[in-house]
Amino acid sequence: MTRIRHIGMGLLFLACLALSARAADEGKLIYHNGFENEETDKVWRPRSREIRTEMVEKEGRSGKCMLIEGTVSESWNYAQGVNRAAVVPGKRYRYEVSILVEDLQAPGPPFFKFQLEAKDREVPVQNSQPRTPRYNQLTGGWQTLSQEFVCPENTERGWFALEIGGKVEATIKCWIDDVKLFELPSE
Ligand SMILES: [Ca+2]
Repeated sequence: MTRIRHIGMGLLFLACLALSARAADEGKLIYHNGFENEETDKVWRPRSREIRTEMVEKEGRSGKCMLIEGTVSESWNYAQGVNRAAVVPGKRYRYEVSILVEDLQAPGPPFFKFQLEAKDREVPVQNSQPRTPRYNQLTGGWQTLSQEFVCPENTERGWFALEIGGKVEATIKCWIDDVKLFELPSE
């Protein structure tokens, strides 16, 4: 009986170690929008008059998320975050956003970008648009899309956007949640 308990405690200890290692890998959460507060989190704006964004409740999420629905005819993105997240050149980051796509008429599935903004606008920023992979329509359901990047020189902040993949007409109905930016340990 005691031996079994010891094995159990040992396994629990290993599980805790694994969890803490994972938390360390994920880095430090420095920005999070979970779309819970109408006053502070409704900070995504549509990129056309035929697109609407609304904070709603949705099965499978805790609390609210953001509905993005409608048609874009002349933009690179469906909607974009208004809040900027501060970043520091040379540091490593990873961002992620959860998304569920229900309807889509577009050249390809959507993805996210983090648009880095120059401190000195006269000087171009290299690799200024780290992008996530596209949503997988075959799998469907809620998916967390993420991308790692090293912050380039001459950068001080960035904003998130839900991308079409071209400047074309596209129609979507989707929900997004938990926009997160992590600062990763330097390699
Ligand atoms: Ca939420």
